[in-house]
Amino acid sequence: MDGIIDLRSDTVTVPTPEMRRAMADAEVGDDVYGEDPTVNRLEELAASILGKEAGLLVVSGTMGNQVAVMTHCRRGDEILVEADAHIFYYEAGALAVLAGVQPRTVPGRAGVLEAEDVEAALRPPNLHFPPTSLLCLENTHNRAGGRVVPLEKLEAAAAVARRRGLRVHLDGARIFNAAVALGVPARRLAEAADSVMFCLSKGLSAPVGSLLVGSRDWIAEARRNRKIVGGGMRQAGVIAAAGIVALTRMVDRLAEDHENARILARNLAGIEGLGVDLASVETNMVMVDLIPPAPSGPEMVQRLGALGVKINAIGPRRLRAVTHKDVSRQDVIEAADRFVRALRGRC
Ligand code: TLP
Repeated sequence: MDGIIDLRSDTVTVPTPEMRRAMADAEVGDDVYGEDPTVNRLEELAASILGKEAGLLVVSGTMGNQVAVMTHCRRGDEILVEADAHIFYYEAGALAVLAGVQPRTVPGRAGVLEAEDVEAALRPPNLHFPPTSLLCLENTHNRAGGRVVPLEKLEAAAAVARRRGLRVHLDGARIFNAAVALGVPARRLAEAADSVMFCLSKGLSAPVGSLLVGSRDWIAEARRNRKIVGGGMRQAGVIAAAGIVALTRMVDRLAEDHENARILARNLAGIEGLGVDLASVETNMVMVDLIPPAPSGPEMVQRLGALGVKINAIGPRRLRAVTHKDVSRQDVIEAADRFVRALRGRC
């Protein structure tokens, strides 16, 4: 078998040599006492890049999202989420288990929540209804295929929520992919939200870590909730050091991943049995539909695996391919060739 091409996620990226050096040399202290200078530096950097007052390093995107909900809401509150949002779909029921909130799902179009749909989902205060306290948005939208939520759509949905007294949380796990695709600074996308979570460990290639950013008081509260879920870390500077490299060195190169995704999409679109909507490829994800008599998603995952292409099925007949630092242009061209072989059943 030729080299492995891993298209399962940008989470599989390994740290760069520069990150490893920064980690080895990091100045550290006990972060629960607020004494890790490298963590403090990362949190300040994150806040300033996103245009917020303060930041908080958390273990994962899931922890960041859930701590955000715990901090914004009281148990028993209702929150509005897009029907395919990660925070609802992929976080192992944490909204119920940890935050104790009731999600009300609102279907979006290509991951975009329309302001009028948010408005329509909001009910007047009534003894029978849970109080609705939070709107969660996601940019880029994962299950929609890395789609970018345009600035004006984010702002319009957030404005409706705010008018009705809700706060707004943005799951910006891949906010820098959205920013690079739109050609705007990430802080513009963060403006509409009270809090933002973004990940260091996806396209930015750090080994561990996500950030929550928001107002100083809100972050102080979130810090307490992070402790509740066991996320108080000690000499976390070894992680934060890689995060600083991620934020300062790895953002601009995301454009390369987007270009590789477009090349992959174009090559796959030309193969009989595969359906790819080229216009929907806006960042580093390609959704591939398997048109009968092509095999099912799980069968294709197996066949491609045998040919050295790792990929995830996100539905019975849908695959998700993600480009990232550790797949080259040559790799995506090669991957498309292996799709042809997998469809023919030649493993
Ligand atoms: N997404 C992962 C899987 O969980 C599906 C992936 O491979 O894409 N928000 C969004 C939009 C995400 O895509 C993810 C991870 C998270 C939050 C959670 O981040 P982690 O995995 O660090 O908990």
